[in-house]
Amino acid sequence: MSLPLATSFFQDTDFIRSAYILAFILFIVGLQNLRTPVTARKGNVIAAVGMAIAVGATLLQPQVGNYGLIALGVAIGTAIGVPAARSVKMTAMPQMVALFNGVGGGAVALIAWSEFRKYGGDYPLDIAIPSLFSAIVGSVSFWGSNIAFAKLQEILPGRPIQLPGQLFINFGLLAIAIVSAIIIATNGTNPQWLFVLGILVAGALLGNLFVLPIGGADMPVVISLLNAFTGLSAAAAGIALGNSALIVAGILVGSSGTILTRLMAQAMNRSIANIFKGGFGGGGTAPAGDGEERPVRSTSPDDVAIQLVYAERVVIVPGYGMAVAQAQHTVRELTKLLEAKGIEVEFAIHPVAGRMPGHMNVLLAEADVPYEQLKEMDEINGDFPRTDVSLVIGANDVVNPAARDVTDSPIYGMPILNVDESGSIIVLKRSMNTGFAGIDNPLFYNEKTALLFGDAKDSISKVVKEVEAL
Ligand code: TAP
Repeated sequence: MSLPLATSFFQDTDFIRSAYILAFILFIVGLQNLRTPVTARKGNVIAAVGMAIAVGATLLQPQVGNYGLIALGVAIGTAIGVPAARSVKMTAMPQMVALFNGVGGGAVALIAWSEFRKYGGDYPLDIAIPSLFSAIVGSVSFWGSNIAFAKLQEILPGRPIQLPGQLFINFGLLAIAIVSAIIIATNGTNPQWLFVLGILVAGALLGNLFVLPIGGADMPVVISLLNAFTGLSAAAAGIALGNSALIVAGILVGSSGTILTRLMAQAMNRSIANIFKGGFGGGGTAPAGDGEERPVRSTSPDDVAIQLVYAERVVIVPGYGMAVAQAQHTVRELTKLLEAKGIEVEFAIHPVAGRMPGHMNVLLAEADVPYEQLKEMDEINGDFPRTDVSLVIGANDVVNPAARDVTDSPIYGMPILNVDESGSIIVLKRSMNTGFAGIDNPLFYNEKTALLFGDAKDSISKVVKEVEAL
């Protein structure tokens, strides 16, 4: 095959369409594999191959433009993205996702701006509508994600930041963006300032003001919703550009983000509207309560070891603190020792334990804890009354009985792991500080509860030594 012939074959519309269809299949198979930690790694690789094919097919199209600039963009993105993704700690993953998601939204908004400039602000309605939609939503997503990142990275305070008349201002900004979009779509040639101020800047302010009032504890839900926004804006950009790969990838991101947002809200028993009204969940470092000192019972590694060794059944409840301490490998060591002594050990996984969906599953899978040993909340809650010892490792809100019993608690109604129904409870934490919701936990004052203070990894290592000696 001569070179021009080969070039025209690869640039043929049918070839490009076939490559796109292959990419879509790989996206869907990749997503399917992301359902469980066992196949998640494979799923990521499959979806990444799909994306490489989609990008390759797009670059083959003759109207693509300046390859030099594209190569420069790819080089800069790779130089920043690869080391950042490789070095990020598991605990910093939510803010990393926020940042990457924001970049997607920002890119979509910039594409929309470039479309506006291409047509001189006078474009056909079927391009103007999706393009303007993607500009508004992309801009909201970019700025909202940056605020979410800054809150999780503690550059901004995690507590809700609210302006007087916040809701009114937000609706005002949305109205400005919509009216500007209508003017641009229906008028002839439009000035550039209208697009910049009415669409991009209004969207940017809305993104900032929409996320600032939301507390740190709700941030993963916000990130998931912003992820859905980015997906929708990318799909709309795909419609404007006539690029089916962008449409399909955008819809997949948009729909999975929406489903995840709903699932997380359900797991916290809060409506999405309630989360976005804001004002819930603080930074979570200050001790909380009514100021009244209540006694707690503290324990020691040797006492914990004795209790565990004499138990028939132990349930381990991991939470955010296990991730912070990176205690998963030591915990695995402990479970092996206990199992060797004939003790039944299971892990109770709360759907929002940690700071992102599947946080605990990922950490425990990394430590080679068999997947069958991880029990979901609904599956294990009925088994706590027949559990001798519940070992709570750096979990707080997800075992807080106030969610069940205290009607005026901010987390009232959130489903919890009923560890207080087990024979005895051992809680590993460093201090009497609160969890992410920033509220006190009556479990710590329960007469069946003993607290082992210290870094979780450190404490578990000491318990392991004591168990070995018994
Ligand atoms: P938290 O309630 O945040 O409690 C974490 C506990 O770990 C704290 O009590 C802390 O106490 C302790 N801790 C921190 N570092 C530690 C260390 N190195 N060693 C030992 N203990 C340590 O965590 P959780 O129970 O996992 O609940 C998750 C929270 O995040 C919930 O409020 C949930 O709604 C929210 N959230 C999660 C998600 C997802 S998807 N996971 C989404 C939205 C919201 P000390 O400081 O005293 O050590």
